[in-house]
Amino acid sequence: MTRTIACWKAVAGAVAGRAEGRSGADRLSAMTDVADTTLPAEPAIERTLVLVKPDGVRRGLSGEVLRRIEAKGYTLVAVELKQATTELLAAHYAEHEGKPFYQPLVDFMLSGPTLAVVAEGQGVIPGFRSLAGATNPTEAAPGTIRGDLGRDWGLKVQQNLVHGSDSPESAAREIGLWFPNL
Ligand code: IDP
Ligand code: MG
Repeated sequence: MTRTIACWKAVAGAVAGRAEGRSGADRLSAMTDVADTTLPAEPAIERTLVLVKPDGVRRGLSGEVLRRIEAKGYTLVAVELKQATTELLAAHYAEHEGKPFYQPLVDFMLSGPTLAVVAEGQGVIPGFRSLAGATNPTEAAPGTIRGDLGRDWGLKVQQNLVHGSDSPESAAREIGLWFPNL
């Protein structure tokens, strides 16, 4: 569509040049100038992995999280309630192994079902992180999922309702772990 518009602009520019009495070479150059204008790259459609963690599922907030994803305009590609395993969580949270909250995090993630979601759209990876809010629900801004619906419960791990992939590489890896058939 954008390319078609640029092409018509070029033709219009050349026709205007003829009306103004410009030479053929000038008119050709006018066409080339416009046609060579770099077209804006179309942002790629990306996918992210969202998890409604066991606290969110237990509190009946799965629908509210899905509602916010859809209200923002993203598309749901896959939604499945799953019981995580130790192996899956070890792979998913490999970057946090050795940190003081690692084992409490794994135990928490094993404490009940998780709603695994793949959402799609331009900018959905940072877009969902923005919807989720800061990791610590006490600090997360009002208006975000963690800011509106989460709080400090005095536990070793922050029960902050949702997970969202933090980069295209993480998204590809995490979607492969939670939805190997996608
Ligand atoms: P993120 O979920 O916002 O990406 P990460 O740093 O990747 O945050 O941490 C993974 C999860 O581990 C968090 O969502 C939270 O549940 C828990 N967590 C992270 N940092 C802490 C901490 O300092 N204390 C307790 N729990 C934490
Ligand atoms: Mg993270």
